[in-house]
Amino acid sequence: MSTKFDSNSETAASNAQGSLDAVIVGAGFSGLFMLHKLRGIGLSAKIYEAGDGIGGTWYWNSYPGARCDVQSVEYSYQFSEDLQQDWNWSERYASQPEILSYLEHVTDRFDLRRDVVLKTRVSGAEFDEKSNRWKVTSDDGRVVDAQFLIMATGALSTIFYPDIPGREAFKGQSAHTGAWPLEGLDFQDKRVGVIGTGSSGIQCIPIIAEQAEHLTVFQRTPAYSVPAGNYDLDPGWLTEFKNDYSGLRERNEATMGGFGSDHPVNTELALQVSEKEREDQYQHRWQNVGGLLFLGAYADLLTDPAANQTAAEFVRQKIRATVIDPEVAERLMPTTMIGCKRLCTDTNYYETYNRANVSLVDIKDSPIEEITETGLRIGEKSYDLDCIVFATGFDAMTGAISNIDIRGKGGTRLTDKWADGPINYLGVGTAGFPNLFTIVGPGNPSVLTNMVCTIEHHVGWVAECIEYLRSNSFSAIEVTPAAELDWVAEVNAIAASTLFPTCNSWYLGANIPGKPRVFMPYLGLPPYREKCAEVAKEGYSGFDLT
Ligand code: NA7
Repeated sequence: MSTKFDSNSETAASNAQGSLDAVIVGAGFSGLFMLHKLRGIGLSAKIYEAGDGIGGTWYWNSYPGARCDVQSVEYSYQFSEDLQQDWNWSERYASQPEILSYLEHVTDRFDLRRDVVLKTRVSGAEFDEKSNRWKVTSDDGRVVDAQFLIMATGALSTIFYPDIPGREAFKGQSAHTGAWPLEGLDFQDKRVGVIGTGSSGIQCIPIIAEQAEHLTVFQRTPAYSVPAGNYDLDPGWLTEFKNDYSGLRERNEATMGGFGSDHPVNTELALQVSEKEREDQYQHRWQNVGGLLFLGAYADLLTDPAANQTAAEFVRQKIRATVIDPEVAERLMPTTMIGCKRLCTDTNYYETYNRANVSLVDIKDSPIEEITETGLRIGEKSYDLDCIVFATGFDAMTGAISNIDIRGKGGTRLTDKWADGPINYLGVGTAGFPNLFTIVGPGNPSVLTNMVCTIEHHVGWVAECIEYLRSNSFSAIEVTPAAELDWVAEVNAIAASTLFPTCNSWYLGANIPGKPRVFMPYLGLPPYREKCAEVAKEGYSGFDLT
């Protein structure tokens, strides 16, 4: 991970107030590509980024074991054939440091750095109805004026700390997985506690266990995890694979999630085959395919509860077979619908509980009451710890946008408009907030897809829209209230026909106390892309152009 502050980037001090065509917030996959596209159509644009390095999610989540759950050859840009031919991924699933080096490479290769302003957190934005421009302010008090404001703020960028009293009192080392310190944490011979067993916890637990004197995992809800099946990529295989890179991209476009066409979703229904066939299929997916693609075993796993539970039971059997202590295995047993929360993918997660230096504390019925100077307390019992890792997730999809004081027409605050849940058309815009674009915002397929491929599509669509506005002399574009209400209804109707609403996932905002329970992603990339194409073809139907 980059620890240095790059001298080619503008610093907060050197960047004067000014006027731009577009301000982009965030220097992750979305923001970097947006900058490239806007430059390509002749706009002046800058990225404002809170971190002191580029990379977004992949900058902040540098905890041990952080790794993507979509294959590296798929989780990468496809806009440049030269880029995808030149870059060589070393593993089937890329680690965080490798993804960050890739983004550094892209930033330099396309000369993006000179328009990235690091260490600058955008704190507010106000729309001026007379000029149809945004006045954007950062927390160091600078103001920049721009026609377009583009939120490339990511779906998982606002970390969530549970409201447990005493966190500041702890005298040892502690960190959130989503804001990992650049210098890391030293677990060697330490007593470590990890709170949370979602994807981040499941990725870091096996690695911390290898270093710590003792690791205690505090688990509220057990998650389903499937072996990732990660391995080093053979350079010979990679060379051959690249002969048809665009073929893979095309085949992926036809899939619901924009990835995994090499192991397509089985079109059969789980309960229409024999138990033996089912077991063989699940075993094949578990052993030979791995990771998220396990859920492609049958077409109805995310729509039929009975079908779902055949896959869930298969995973529970694997946990029983792996974890030696039956009581620990029982505590690790998830009971919800598999896939309802994002499926976790791991390397040696369940095996880790067979180590003598690892213990599992179930806190479902007796929550952590207090963080103390020396550890934490549950009821009468105190746990002495040297390090605490908070793997407690994110205020997903809306958190980063809501943290900025965005005021649209008539001074309306976006947070007020979204008080009962995000209202957004195509995941890209919201009525009352002209010239504001959210890249892969709520209402976009985003987190249920291969993010990079969805980002590329979305950024491309926004760039084309801006080009259209410019070439037809429009100064503003704004979603109509009718279009956004229809879209929100469609997002919800599709989700309601699946098992996604049946558990407390971050897709629904249910992991954040008090957050409205609304399913945010649009399910299905191909229909989404079709809809976007249709909207553009119709001269941006569902939008008012001024
Ligand atoms: P997740 O998946 O939201 O997991 C957060 C974990 O933290 C989860 O196990 C939570 O339990 C747990 N949690 C949250 N609050 C508490 C409290 N108060 N006490 C104990 N445990 C708590 O976040 P991740 O960072 O792991 O993964 C997010 C996404 O990043 C992931 O889906 C991938 O797409 C990449 P709960 O389940 O709420 O009971």
